Amino acid sequence: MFVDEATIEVKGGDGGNGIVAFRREKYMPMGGPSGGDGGDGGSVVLRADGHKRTLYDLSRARHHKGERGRHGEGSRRHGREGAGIVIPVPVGTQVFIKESGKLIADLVAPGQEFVAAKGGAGGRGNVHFSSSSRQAPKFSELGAKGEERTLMLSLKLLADVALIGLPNAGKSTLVSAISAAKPKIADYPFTTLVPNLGVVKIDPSRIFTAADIPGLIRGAHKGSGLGHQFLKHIERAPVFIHLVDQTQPRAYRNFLAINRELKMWKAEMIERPQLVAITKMDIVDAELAPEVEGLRSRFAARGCEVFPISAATQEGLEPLLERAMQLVEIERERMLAEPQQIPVTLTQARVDAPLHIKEIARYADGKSEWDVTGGPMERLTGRFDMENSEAVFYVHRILERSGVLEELRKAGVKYEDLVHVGDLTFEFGE
Ligand SMILES: Nc1nc2c(ncn2[C@@H]2O[C@H](COP(=O)(O)OP(=O)(O)OP(=O)(O)O)[C@@H](O)[C@H]2O)c(=O)[nH]1
Ligand SMILES: [Mg+2]
Repeated sequence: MFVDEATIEVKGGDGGNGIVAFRREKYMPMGGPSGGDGGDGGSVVLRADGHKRTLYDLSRARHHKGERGRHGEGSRRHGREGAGIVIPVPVGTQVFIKESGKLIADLVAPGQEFVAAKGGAGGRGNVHFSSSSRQAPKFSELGAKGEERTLMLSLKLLADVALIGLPNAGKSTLVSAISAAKPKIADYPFTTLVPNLGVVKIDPSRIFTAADIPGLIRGAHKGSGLGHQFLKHIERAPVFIHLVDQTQPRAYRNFLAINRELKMWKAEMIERPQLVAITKMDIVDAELAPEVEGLRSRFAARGCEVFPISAATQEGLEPLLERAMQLVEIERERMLAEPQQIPVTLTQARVDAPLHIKEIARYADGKSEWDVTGGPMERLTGRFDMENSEAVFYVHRILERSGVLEELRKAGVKYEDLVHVGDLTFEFGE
């Protein structure tokens, strides 16, 4: 089954907590701090895999979670890192944020990886919080939450050459004659329901991939036939081979109609080099011969390169494949010469969102309530136990030093106002 879209939920493992511990020494009630760090949570990674052809597995398995990091232990022992998971996806998979539809990764090369959900960092143990004035810190940092999001994956096949033409033109027969692909072939239209990708080897160093898609008909760009569902798969193919069945009536008009469909789907698709293959030449008899000649000259007049072929007898395949290979090579050269388009990937650095302070209520006694988002606040308050007065004091100091408290004062936050940060509410004090 061919599935070219899937929605998945990914969550990086949470980081393990740093812990509070002290060295035990003879005759000493409490030695120095020795609480170890928590391990990082495992990430969820998507990897482009050349052997995968569809997103079928993923359309059935929605949830993917990295393992959580273990908590730290005494004697400065670090907690173990959570195991990450790697999800293989077909080459050509694009990754979108489900909610916004924003493209965040485009996996175009085998082996390319994308961190879909980063695991949370482990928290620091209390050994990190000792200072000259705080020799026995009784707090530690909690692990960060793993990243969590809903992604929409969409597969766009990547082929060097796209085989296009009316249903029954002979596309699948051609791809099976020139590659190891074994698509279904039958003498009725719309036999091919899903795209097939074949690898064509001219010689060991000259190889291209060819995509056989379902036949196109008039209105394909609007969804007639099966066409438009699959036009996106050939959107990125730099070279087209247009198969024309000379045994059928109106071959030339249909050729023009299919080109109009391409143009309406994406105007630039019509600019690509397009070779015309007149198919099923083995069944041309004396009666049809003048028709074929007529067809050839009309294509020639349009400036098309024409190749009469028979997939059945292999006649004419060599010059067609050679020319397609040349055009693919020209395209590859051009791509190399162009400043490389860097595949979209997301920087995983966690940048704090801008600090946002908003008054949400004002009371008769002059006191207010505030909602604060962004800045280092959310990050810090989520990482420490706010029931622990020493931890609160530590966080307070950092907020003071980083100027956040000053920003709050400037925004109008007053003594004894209530301030909400994430799940936490506190009274603004001195
Ligand atoms: N004699 C002869 N018949 C051919 C040749 N190529 C294809 N055919 C026949 O034409 C019919 C259609 O071939 P397909 O390869 O399935 O056509 P298609 O373009 O893939 O069709 P759709 O998948 O429906 O779009 C089949 O009966 C093939 O055997 C050829 O070179 N010679
Ligand atoms: Mg077919």
